[in-house]
Amino acid sequence: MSEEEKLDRSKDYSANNIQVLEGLEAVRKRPAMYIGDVGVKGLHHLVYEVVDNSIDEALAGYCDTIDVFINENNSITVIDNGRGIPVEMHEKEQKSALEVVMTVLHAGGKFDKDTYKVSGGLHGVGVSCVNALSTQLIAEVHRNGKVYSQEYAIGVPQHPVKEIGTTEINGTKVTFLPDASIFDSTVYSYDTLSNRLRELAFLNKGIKLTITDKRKTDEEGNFISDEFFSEGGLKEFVFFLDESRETLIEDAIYIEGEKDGIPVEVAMLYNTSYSENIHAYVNNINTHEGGTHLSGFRMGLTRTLKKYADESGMLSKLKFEIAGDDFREGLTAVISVKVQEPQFEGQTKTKLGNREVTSPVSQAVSEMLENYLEEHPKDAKTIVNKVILAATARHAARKAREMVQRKGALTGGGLPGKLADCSSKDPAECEIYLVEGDSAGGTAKQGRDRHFQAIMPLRGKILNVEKAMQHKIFENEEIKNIYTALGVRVGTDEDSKALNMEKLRYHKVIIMCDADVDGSHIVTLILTFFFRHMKEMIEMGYIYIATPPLYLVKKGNKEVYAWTDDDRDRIALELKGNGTTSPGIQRYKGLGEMNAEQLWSTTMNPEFRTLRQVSIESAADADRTFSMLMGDDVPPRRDFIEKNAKYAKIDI
Ligand code: 0RA
Repeated sequence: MSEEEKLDRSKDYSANNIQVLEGLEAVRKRPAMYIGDVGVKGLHHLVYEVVDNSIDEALAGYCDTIDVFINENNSITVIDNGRGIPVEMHEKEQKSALEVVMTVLHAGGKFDKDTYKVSGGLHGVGVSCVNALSTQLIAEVHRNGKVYSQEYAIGVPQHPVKEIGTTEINGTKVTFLPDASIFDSTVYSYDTLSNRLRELAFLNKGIKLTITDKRKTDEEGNFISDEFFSEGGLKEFVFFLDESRETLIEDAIYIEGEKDGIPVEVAMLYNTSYSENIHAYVNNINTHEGGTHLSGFRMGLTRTLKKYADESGMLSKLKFEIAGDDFREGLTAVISVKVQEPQFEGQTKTKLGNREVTSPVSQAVSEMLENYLEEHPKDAKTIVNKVILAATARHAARKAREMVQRKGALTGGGLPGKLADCSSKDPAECEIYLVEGDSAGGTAKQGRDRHFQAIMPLRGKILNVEKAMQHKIFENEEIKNIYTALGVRVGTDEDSKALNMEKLRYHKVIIMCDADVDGSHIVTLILTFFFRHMKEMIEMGYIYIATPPLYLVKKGNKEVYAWTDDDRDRIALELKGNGTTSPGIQRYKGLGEMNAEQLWSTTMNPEFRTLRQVSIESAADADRTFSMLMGDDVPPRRDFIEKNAKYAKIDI
């Protein structure tokens, strides 16, 4: 190499390093752009990003076990038994491949073109982002009989890759500590991580995923841990989702294979419920907004079932057309495709845009369903009967729905009589409280700021929509009132029940119930309704739960509210001070025990209240949770409500 060339190289090298630093700096400046947000979601996203790399290694056929640890200090360790990230010199970058992967944005796997890379988090940003957002990251590679290691601080290597020992295994181990100056909270949730690992196990059969929480031990002194492994893949997933539902057919309808170079896996079950639960994944990402793979699934399903029903002669007495929806009532399905270069569109970038995916999925579904129907005539008949029933009910439901909407229109947007509306007409500043019971509703009306706060009392328990048929739902007084008060409509398009929110009157819908078991049951009923019929409202972040205090601690003329038992004890001690008399403690069981002023200052005044925004962390989990909570199986429901009742905490 000539001197000139060497100089060029060294220039390149420093130029590269500057680029690396600029890249990492960009991530630290605008972390949300790379990982979505710096809240709890973003924090957990870091783990998914690292695990995804190991999943890719497993999908390439080189790894079958991935272990995740939450360490005592809330750092995370991910270990896999793959080939180990290469440590050899990367020619272009003039440093080890490991360092490139760990420090260069979007570098992951560039040097291994043959690998079938399909996983990769929603943002697909690569492990270098995790590195940039961690105060410390240690990568350890077992490869070629040697152990290599490199440590980084906020993404910057602290030393070149070094050999630290010998080994008989292959694999990669990454430990990172999220930067507390970037994230709102750096405390990991075991449940959130284990739910995602369970989902990954179902989506990628044959891979063993484990999680261990080293922050605490159980009674026997063991760390909390779980192991997820699925041999049956999506077939097991649909049974898991429908655990609390009554299955209509003998076995899951299942297909797995490749069509036109696109791996397609689909499993479906029919149950006795009236809801449709389809979860569609692309490269292990839940595509909430659907897309071309979902269209393919629907097309294949409708075409094949319709053909079968027509030929069976069972439709001869039906006086109206069967709609797409009718084929999906009581259907639980999971669709998983792997796409090389996915195009994600839509509001939350969870809608698949690749047109080439529709036809392979539709064909795969048609073929598997045709075979299934032929081989299971009894189940086929059950399904067709279910479809006919759905069509009949839909016919009745549409009439009921039209009545609701026409009524609204006739009375000039006539609002429900029970609604005490606010004076502002700007939806962005308006909020509506859905209040349990007329009496608490009355107090809330007195206490509110009528400029922007509307109150609507709900009488007794609202309808359990999980069990009711469509037309019953639209005939229900309370539910009709919610639709009219909010100003939203159900789409009139036959094939889409998408909510029309153009005329939505409030951007905050606040559910306010007693802080007891009954109250939390009512919260759950209302949430179930929103989840099944106005999911868009949850997705937009418009649904909240109010948190009334649990205690009032009183001494002399001093009164302090407490929301938790710890708060209560701390405040009682403070108020007691050096005195001898202990403060009085009043337990609030219901909203009704507060007067208007107290309700305003503790629960409704935006300056002091705490609202819990409802979000859907995982649609599959939420679906299972609601069907469990609202289904026939009472014991698990009681457990769940009792566990969560105290602070009326329901994470969905
Ligand atoms: C590219 C090439 C090779 C391994 C990997 C990527 C790899 C990356 C990660 C990330 C986490 N765990 C991983 N395991 C492997 C190896 C290529 C070769 O050995 O020839």
